[in-house]
Amino acid sequence: MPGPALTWELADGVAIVTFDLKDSPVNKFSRAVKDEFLATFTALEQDRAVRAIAVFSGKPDNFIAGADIEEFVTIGSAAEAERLAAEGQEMMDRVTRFPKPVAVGIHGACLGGGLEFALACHYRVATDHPKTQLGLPEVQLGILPGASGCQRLPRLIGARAALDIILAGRSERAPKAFRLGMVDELVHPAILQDITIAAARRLADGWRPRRRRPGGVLAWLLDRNPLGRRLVFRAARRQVLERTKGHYPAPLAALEAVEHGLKHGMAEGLKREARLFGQLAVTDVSRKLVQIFFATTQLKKDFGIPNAPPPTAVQRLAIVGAGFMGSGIAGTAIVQAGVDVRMKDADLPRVATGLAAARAPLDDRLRRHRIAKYEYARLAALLSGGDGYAGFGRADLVIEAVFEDLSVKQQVLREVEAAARDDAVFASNTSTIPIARIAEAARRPERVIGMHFFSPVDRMPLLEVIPAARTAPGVVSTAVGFGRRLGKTVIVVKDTPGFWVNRILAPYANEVGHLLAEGASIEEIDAAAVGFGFPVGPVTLLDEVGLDVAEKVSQVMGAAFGERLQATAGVAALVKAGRLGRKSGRGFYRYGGGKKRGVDPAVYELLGVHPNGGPRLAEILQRLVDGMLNEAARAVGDSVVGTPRDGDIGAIFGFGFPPFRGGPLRHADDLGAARLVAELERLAERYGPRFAPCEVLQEQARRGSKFYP
Ligand code: 3H9
Repeated sequence: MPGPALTWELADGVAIVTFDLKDSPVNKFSRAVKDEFLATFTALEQDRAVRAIAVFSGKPDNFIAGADIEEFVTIGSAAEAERLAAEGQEMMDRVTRFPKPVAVGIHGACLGGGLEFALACHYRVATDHPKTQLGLPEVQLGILPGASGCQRLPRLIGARAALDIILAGRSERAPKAFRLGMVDELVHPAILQDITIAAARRLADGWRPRRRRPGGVLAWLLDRNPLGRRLVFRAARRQVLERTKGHYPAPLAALEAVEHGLKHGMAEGLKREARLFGQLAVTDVSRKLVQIFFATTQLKKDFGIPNAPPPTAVQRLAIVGAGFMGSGIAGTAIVQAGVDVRMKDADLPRVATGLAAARAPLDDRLRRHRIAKYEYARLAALLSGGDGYAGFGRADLVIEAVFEDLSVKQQVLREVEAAARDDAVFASNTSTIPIARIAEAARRPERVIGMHFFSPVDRMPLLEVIPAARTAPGVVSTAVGFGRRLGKTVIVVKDTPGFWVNRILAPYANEVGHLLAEGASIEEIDAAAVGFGFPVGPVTLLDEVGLDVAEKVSQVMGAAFGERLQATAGVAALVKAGRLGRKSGRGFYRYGGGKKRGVDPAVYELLGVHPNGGPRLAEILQRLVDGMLNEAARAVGDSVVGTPRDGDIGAIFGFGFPPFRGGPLRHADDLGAARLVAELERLAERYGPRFAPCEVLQEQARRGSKFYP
């Protein structure tokens, strides 16, 4: 009798097994599915007519997404999680030791436990389709590949290549996976079934595939002898510590599982792997990372407004402003969405520069053999531009990315409305100016919306979509849908100055000026934030954003929110002195050859301050973080984000709020409102009313409530 996941049929001695988990968009291994696998394999073993097995997924574009994450988050103890891993390992072992050959045909995502299963099979065929990705993303969930992945992958492709994948939680596209030796054959999707079945049959006839072991002198030196391997592990450990700063235990544990297995053999390796999996699965870090996974998955389906109508599919995009942001959006649009892009700027040289910049990510892909030449030519041909609005009449969506100035943006809006179709959407890529103000100039305000991209557009994963009061619901869906096609995680936020990300960054960035004035050094301020887990400190962040941009933002925020979010004069003084941050080679730090070159002591003079000890590191950190948490709580009270989930994802993907802390609102919950309010009251007494705890936190402290009940 067929179970909920597996069916099979016999074709000329080969059992064709299809994994298609009912009522689920992806295949995943739960305990029930694992039991069904074991029962099916027992039946296949006993059936004399079956000479070989070929396994496929019944899902259109997904192979197996790994272990069921929902199941393992319910686990209460490390011992129970260890048992789960050991059972997973036993299932994989059963497949490897199966007396009849097992071939697997992979199309779509083959991740985590899914790849561990494929590695346990005797022969792997994968499609060369872009959707086919093979990887072990476990460390991104704060765990490690616990169903023998830490043992099988290094044995198949060598320790170095395996560590690259396991420690970063990376996925490889099929062609790269083939080059690395993770799969035996690469085929077009149309012939996946035939080739896999034929391989199973050949294996049953006694054929044995000849696998190249990772070759070359380097492989011999580093992968196959213990001394070389020790070097590999030492270097990997150093890199992991540099990257994680000790905040994430999973990559180090995975390293230990791999190393232990290579030193003491498969059986010992498996034991260690299961034990470490058990320990990791119940850590707070893992819980937080899993919450982020589910939050981003939910956001893929959420259009941010109730009863959202379906989005219009954007086929033609037009962009006004061929500068850094405009060309960044254009480049991302052709690479990710394959849409036709028309750019406009004031004169042709600027347009030409913008077009070249937009092509840069494509050039990069060609150089790295990520796309074929014909694909490059096809995508590059999607880009065009001019100094007028020719071609804008065909656009479904027009994005404005001009200078951050209300009257300039309104002028562009008027011109676009004259040139574009009545049903085209006009989106402003503003970082602070309320969309309703821009839309005051519109003839069709219901078609106007904000799309706040972050710089550099191709690398920053967040998009804020900002409907104004009069924006039509369909326009919101279209902007959100298009943002997703660009590969962005999209949050819909309220039309208030600074929206979400810049609003909660404002007190954090402003505090830099206060701290410097009190004698803190630039390095100390940054070090405090990095120690907390931010990718860079607030001073470096200002340099990266651009001090001129930061100055504009802070003016808008100061005007809108008054003293609480008023910047000190520091940034303006630096801008006046021609220091615009990284892009101009000088900001708070000096830059040369694409690298940060250390603090420029001249900055202290320009600001009229002297680093002389200043506040203690812990005090600096509390001021930076508590100010941000307070503003985040206040913005939630103002309904700037629809849910705490959106706020946390926005902070994590927008500026790298430490993922292992779950976002500012989860972090506030962890601290507890009562404690946070007490800390803020102390800071307010000492440093001024900007720290006064907001009503939302006070209310939570009174009631003992939280953002996430
Ligand atoms: C692991 O394998 C541990 C083992 O080493 C050891 C064990 C002992 N579990 O993202 P989508 C759901 S750890 C549960 O929108 P897409 C997802 O929540 C696992 N649920 O689709 C969503 O549910 P809903 C390592 C899962 O096409 C629905 O499927 N694996 C899982 O854009 C659709 O998802 C990973 O970390 C899962 N494993 O992307 C892979 N996977 O519809 C995680 C998905 O109710 N998954 N769901 O909201 C992914 O990266 C993407 O989902 C994938 C598909 C690329 C597969």
